[in-house]
Amino acid sequence: MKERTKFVLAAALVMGLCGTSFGHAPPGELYFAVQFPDNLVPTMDGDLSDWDVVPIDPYTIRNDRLYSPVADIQPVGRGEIDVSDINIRHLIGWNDNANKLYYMTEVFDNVHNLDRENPSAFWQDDAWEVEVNPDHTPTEEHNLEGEPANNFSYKWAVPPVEGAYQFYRPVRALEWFVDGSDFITFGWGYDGEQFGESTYYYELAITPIISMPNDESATPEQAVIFDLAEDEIIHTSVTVGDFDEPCTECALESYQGFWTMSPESCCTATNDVLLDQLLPEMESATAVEDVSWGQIKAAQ
Ligand SMILES: [Ca+2]
Ligand SMILES: [Ca+2]
Ligand SMILES: [Ca+2]
Ligand SMILES: [Ca+2]
Ligand SMILES: [Zn+2]
Repeated sequence: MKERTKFVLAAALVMGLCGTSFGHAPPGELYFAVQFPDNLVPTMDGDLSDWDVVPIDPYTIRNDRLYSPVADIQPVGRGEIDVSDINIRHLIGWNDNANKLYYMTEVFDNVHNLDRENPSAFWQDDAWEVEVNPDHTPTEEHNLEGEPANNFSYKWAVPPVEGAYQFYRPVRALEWFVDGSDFITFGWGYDGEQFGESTYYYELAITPIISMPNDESATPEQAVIFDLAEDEIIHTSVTVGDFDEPCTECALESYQGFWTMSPESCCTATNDVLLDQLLPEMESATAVEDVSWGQIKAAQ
């Protein structure tokens, strides 16, 4: 425990430096991605019970951390969410051997709106958006004109409309960069009324990419993979867009709510997230299973 305390302090000092430059927001705040041992890696099936092993602190990101960055939508301060309108919980994790980042979000919403006529217009319906910039580049240097892409957006609106539910930016139509590929696995589910008061569950696993060509010619071989490692700090942010009523002439104000981890905006990864060491609790979850397996063997 002492080791861990010391480590968090060290990380805070690193953050102190990070926070003085632009494009790391909110400055001075560190978020934590839980390290999953191999035997506890979650399955991307929309059932979030495989995340129950994760300790609440310091990993859980709740309403009190979230921003409403667009005043035209809701001019409220950080954490000022009306939980009868929307109630959000995020967790982020990672696994070393799989070299994957994992995300889960639970969203209680008074109305799950999904009525877009254009199947691609995810921004007209309730949506979940995950931003990733693994090499921790300042926001001002994300996806610059003429440069390789270095901030990747994974956006989702479910259930699918005419098969459309997955949307990527800045490169949006690569056959090899889709759900079910080596790079992306997504799952979702819900309880309650599918298009009414409900709780939706989202799960995403991605292989983190540092950069790739920012056009339709990009090949999997050109994707430079980020090697996840303990104590690294990456940038990642998660956004929940809330519509409770249909819109035809949809504008920003048509959103009921727009809740982001980043104070900057929706579409770029700015939160400093530490790839945490393997917690003793998570390790012992492994050990317990080994012991009981041994006992089963012994009993045979
Ligand atoms: Ca799951
Ligand atoms: Ca709502
Ligand atoms: Ca809509
Ligand atoms: Ca809604
Ligand atoms: Zn940063």
